[in-house]
Amino acid sequence: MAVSPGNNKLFCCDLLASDKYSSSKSFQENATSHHFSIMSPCFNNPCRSGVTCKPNYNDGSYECEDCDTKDGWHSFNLACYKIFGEVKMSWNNARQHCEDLNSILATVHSPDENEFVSSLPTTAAGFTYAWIGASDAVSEGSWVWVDGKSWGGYENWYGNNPNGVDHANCALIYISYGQWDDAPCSLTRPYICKKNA
Ligand SMILES: [Ca+2]
Ligand SMILES: [Ca+2]
Repeated sequence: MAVSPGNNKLFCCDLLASDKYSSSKSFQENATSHHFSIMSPCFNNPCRSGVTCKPNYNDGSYECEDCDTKDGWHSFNLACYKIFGEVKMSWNNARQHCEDLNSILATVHSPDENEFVSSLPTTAAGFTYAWIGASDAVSEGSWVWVDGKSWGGYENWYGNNPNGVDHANCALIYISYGQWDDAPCSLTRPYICKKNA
């Protein structure tokens, strides 16, 4: 909305939501007018061409809805996540399967992402945990993410985990609780893949 001094010392208000100004940038602020707007977080078309942007007016965030939802991928920020619970795999095989799908074993770098990942819907029976892309197999106690991002920005171990020393070099996330457990990498478990949106 544009506001400028009008006749009789009254303010004149002008809605910009018309073809008069195709974008609020077209409205030039000057000394006698002020420019106010309620901008959609999707205003600058932050998603790829042809991808629907879903605005969240509460916190100014947005989601690009370009994950293949029919195939079980779910969107969060700029990534897509899928939980695989039907065929369980060792951590290494799970990692490979994710890579075969042009994705990675899911990394988790914030409380929000952790909440999302641990809330992914699954229909698999008895589903309680899944592999994520963290391991200390190369050097005991030195946990690394498969995406190469540095460790330590965020972690969410359950209780006194990691507690399995060199018998447990791969990380599971507990579904719904969201906390992590180090476990033997050879165990066959559900897993979560992540790829760029
Ligand atoms: Ca270990
Ligand atoms: Ca453990």
